[in-house]
Amino acid sequence: AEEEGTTAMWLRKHRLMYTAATRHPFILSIRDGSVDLNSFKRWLGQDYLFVRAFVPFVSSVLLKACWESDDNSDMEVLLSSLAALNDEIAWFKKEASKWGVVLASIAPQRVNKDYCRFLKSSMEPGIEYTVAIAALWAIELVYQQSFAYCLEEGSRTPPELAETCQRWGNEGFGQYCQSLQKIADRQLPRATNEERKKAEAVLLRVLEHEVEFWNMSHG
Ligand code: HMH
Repeated sequence: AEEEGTTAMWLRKHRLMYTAATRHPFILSIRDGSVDLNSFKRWLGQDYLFVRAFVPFVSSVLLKACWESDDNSDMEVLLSSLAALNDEIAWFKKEASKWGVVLASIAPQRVNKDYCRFLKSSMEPGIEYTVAIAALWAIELVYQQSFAYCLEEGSRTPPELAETCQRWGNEGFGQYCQSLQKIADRQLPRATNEERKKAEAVLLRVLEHEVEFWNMSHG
């Protein structure tokens, strides 16, 4: 059997927080079809702003990969991440107009600002590649796991939300998250104890921010 990686061990260790982030009442409401569409629209507008702030963060991880990684393929994984974000921004614009959400007039809520501030702090040159990749993996994983859950058999996700769930819940996005996890699991055993501690702390911070983000949307 394959040995358990550091990231899988962390997810086991922090199961409660992980479940709070990936099985949030907002996600459960999408899955059971009871979702309040105003909540969905609020999420859409706020997530658009988040994704715009996410682009420079992912770029910073790509830069770190180019300079600090000894595996060529990391660059390609991170480049595909940026390509997906390019697509995502176009999708948000299309989706917003479908729902009558005016993106230009949306102000970020406090929770969103806090999360974007965290992204900004994670972009600094002093943040090691290992720590940055752990953050990116965690951020993507929460969306992948949450939205894939809304597509599982027996879910009653409203058809007009299926495309949203597909965006992060599709197989390809799942593969991409696994590629990120592999990079993290390759880096972590070779990192210093201090770096590993920082990476684990970053995972927890991401899970907390994600729960808050769902709370903001749901509330
Ligand atoms: C808040 N977390 C949030 N928004 C996203 N779009 C993702 C994660 C995944 O890209």
